[in-house]
Amino acid sequence: MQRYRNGRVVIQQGDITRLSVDVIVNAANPELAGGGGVDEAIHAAAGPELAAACKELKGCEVGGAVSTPGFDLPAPWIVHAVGPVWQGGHKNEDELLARTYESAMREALELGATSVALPAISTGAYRFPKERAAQIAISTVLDFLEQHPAIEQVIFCCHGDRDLAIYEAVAEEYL
Ligand code: AR6
Repeated sequence: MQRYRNGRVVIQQGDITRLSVDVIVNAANPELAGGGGVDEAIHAAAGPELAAACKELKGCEVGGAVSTPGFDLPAPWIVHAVGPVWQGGHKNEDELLARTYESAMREALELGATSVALPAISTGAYRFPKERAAQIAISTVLDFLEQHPAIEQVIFCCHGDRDLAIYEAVAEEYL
């Protein structure tokens, strides 16, 4: 685990579903229909009420974020954020990914969260290049934190060794 900015930003490896924070962010699809990756892990850990709650939300646009309770998770809230599918880099993917993180943080703030855990949105099934995505994630969240002191801690939760090494390298540049 690495801590930056007096512990306000943390980079750690692990399973996001285990974290006791106010909000965990999910890497969802526009239908909020569930799927693989972190979405599958969150649905499995939150229990079946989550799928029912997602169904009532009627989807979410790319770059946006919506919330549900955490149900059986330690976290009371889940913010479902929809990142862009990587299509080679000329379809506004960078801006859409930045907007996704911004929307997720804004939704967390509106829920009254002081602590938020984020996965590496779009870097799995959606194939966004991992280092480029980490730069966007860290810089966007940092900007948000500078404007919103109410958020006391953000955890970038990296699932694998490779993601952790990438985030730590990018953090050295930005943090
Ligand atoms: N905790 C933290 N991170 C995780 C976990 C976990 N338990 N499991 C996987 N990751 P992905 P996307 C990381 O594919 O690219 C789904 O089917 C994983 O290592 O989950 O935004 C949705 O339903 C990777 O770094 O999300 C959508 O249809 C990161 O989470 C679509 O995939 C994101 O990978 C979204 O694709």
